[in-house]
Amino acid sequence: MPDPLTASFPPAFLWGAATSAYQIEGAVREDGRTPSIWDTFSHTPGKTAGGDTGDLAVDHYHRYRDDVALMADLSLSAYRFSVSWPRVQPTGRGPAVQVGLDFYRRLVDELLAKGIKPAVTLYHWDLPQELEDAGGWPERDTAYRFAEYAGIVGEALGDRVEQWTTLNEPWCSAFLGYGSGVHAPGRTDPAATLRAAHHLNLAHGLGTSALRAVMPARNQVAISLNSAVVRPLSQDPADLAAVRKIDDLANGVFHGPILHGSYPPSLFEATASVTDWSYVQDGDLAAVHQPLDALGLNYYTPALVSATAETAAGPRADGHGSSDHSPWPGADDVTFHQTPGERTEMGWTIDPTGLHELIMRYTREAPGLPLYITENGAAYDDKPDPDGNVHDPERIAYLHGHLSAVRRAITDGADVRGYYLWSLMDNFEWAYGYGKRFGAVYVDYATLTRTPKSSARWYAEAAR
Ligand code: IFM
Repeated sequence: MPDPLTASFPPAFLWGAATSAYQIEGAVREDGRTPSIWDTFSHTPGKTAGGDTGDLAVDHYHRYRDDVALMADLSLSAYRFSVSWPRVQPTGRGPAVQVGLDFYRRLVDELLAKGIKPAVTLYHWDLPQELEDAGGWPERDTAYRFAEYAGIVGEALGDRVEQWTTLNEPWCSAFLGYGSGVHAPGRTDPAATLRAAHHLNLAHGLGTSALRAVMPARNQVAISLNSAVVRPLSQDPADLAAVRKIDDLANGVFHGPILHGSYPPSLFEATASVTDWSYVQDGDLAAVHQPLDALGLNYYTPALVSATAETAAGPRADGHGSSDHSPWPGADDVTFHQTPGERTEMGWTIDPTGLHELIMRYTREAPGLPLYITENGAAYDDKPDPDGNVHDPERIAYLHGHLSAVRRAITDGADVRGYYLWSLMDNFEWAYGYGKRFGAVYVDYATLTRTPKSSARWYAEAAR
């Protein structure tokens, strides 16, 4: 019998799953691909759990046909994947490597043949190492390089892919990559963090224009943001000011220019001791502020903050890994607290109300803009039982709770068009290596055998 919740979604709602190139493809030295910052970072001792790398990952590059067959078996109506920049443009500039693009052409053809809508993300964190050597995202030129790359991929796939995302979670690229250093390229420079954020914004704007110049007008261009739901520990004005600061650094720094054409003045004030923002040049904000066709929201857990009474001791409870360097420039006076409640294997509190809150916020802030949940999911310590089945009732409960929040938001007037579960299958969870399993499909890392978990079967039923 269909679940009454999932049966109540609009008929055209997309039931998808998401992955990203470095997390699943492997084949890092094949067909002309060169290292990205994640190859370099993961091969640097001490940067990832157990020294894990994406060298083989789950070998999707060679197994994509079987993976697409699995998606069809799970009745997915859409699949969100990312293109590996160094596979397509190994030095980050100049002409494309056709054999690299061919992989994505074949993948898209396979999806379309099975009636699964492809959704392409152009950048999910794998900057060609040569561009990092030239300065990386803190350098303005990287934004122009991204626009060139966007045009290349748009031209190659724009005739058969309608859903496009420029960047995935640029917050992580800037603040974890250049601030706390827990992500590639592992730099810890607060000023470079904010420069990187601006150039990612510029890359999004220039990339959007480059895509539109080469693609049919019917295609949708969006960006996927891991917008934070930031809550105060108390109603004390100092705690509310802490919320404002983190909201600016997590959300305003991207939504401001992308949705409204300006950075929040309070962001400039809060970061004045870190940077003077003089790299925001005349015309940049207009370039960033392109009309969007949709907005992608990635949600996992809310944040709980207060003003710091004294110097905070102990690890930061912001859920973004451990580093002696804060990813939050100009916010040393803010303390992160663990939100009460049950947690996933990542230590992230399960709170579907945060997803509802987020959707309603962007329904108000960007009226008329269709929304997609482009990532949502949970890591658990899944293990096969003696019969080889993987039962993950916690993940089913997680998905049910979050889909209920989406459903409630639709009832409250939000225009949510689809949901992409993170992730289709277990994969390389960045600095955590292969230890954290987010997949609806279990991957045996010794044999690379794929086994749908019970959550995958539940989700398939929902999708049907
Ligand atoms: O695995 C990541 C993904 O690459 C980006 N968003 C969060 C996921 C879980 O940490």
